[in-house]
Amino acid sequence: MQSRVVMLVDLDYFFAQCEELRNPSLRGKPVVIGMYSGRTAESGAVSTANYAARTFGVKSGMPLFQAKRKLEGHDSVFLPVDYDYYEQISDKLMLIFRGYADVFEQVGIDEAYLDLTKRVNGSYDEAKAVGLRMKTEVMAQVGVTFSVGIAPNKLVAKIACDEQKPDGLTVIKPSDVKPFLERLPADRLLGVGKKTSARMAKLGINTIGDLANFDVQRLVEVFGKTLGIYFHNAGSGRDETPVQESGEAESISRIATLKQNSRDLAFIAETTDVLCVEVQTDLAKRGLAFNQVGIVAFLEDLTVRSRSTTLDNPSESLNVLRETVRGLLQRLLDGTDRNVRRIGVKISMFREEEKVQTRLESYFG
Ligand code: TTP
Ligand code: MG
Repeated sequence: MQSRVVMLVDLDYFFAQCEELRNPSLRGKPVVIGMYSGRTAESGAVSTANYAARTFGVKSGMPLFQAKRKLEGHDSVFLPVDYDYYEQISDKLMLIFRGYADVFEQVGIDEAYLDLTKRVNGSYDEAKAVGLRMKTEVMAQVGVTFSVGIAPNKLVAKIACDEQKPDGLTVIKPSDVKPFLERLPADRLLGVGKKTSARMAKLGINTIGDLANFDVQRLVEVFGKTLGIYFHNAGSGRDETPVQESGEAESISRIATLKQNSRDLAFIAETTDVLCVEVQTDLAKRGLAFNQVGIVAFLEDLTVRSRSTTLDNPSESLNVLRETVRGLLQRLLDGTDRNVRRIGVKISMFREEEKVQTRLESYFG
């Protein structure tokens, strides 16, 4: 049987890279994105940091005060998470990535698996060429970098992707899986955290190779049946999990700042009409329909309001979208006496039969 060709794409230092994109003068400086808890000005944790900040030892999850201390005396920048903005960039990127896949599975805001088997006719060299083309297109269209892992399954593609970052591309052909994994520490496997790797070390398991050679019965005794068998298979780089479209409603959104703050429906609708065209163009490229429409408004006092509605029947029509958005806008304006500063439009879609079809194709080729 032909090996699958599975690609993982993972955007580099994603939240911080989005901030660099919005403000190129940040480039070269250590940039830290913080989740501020709000209790004191300094309390909270690091969401992510760019690679310049990482050289000082700043890491995701670290308390912000600790990151501040590490960067003391350096010209660094700390910014709060702006999830809506990162999601907009992510939506654009995922749309591009999707175009390269037979089957596409987004995992979180900055990662996606692509099954390329058919598209590249099983060729790893062709898959590498596809990865390089994707990098060129994404740089030209959006201006960000990402890392790529290509392997016969999701498990190995993930480890391959982590191998070279940022802007990496690592290809592990079926015949290279064993020598590639053998030398890596066991905690590079998904599901092997600090505790598990300590228990493994006691059993003499340090590398993935040690795990592959370890008696499977013993693994089951120590870790239980499910995990024991998973570790045994993972150690040998075996993973049959298909790449599959996630069942959640997917969404496309766009946001824009008004030319001037306003609460005039007709004036704001000039902007939302443009956003509707952009969103609907993305939708049409994917051949999908929308059944939920939402708007979000950032008001002049920096508070945020949103309104959304679900349609009785899915639609592909730009007119329906524009009119629905105008209706929501009216409702939103009725609920406040403030001016709007920024306005966003978001549609969600779900087309059950298409998803089911893709899934069947991925199972039965
Ligand atoms: P990751 O892909 O794990 O990290 P990253 O994209 O910042 O860096 P890398 O170059 O190593 O891929 O996570 C994606 C985003 O998720 C990240 O930009 C911020 C967010 N995140 C958190 O908010 N908290 C966390 O602990 C982690 C790991 C990520
Ligand atoms: Mg990432």
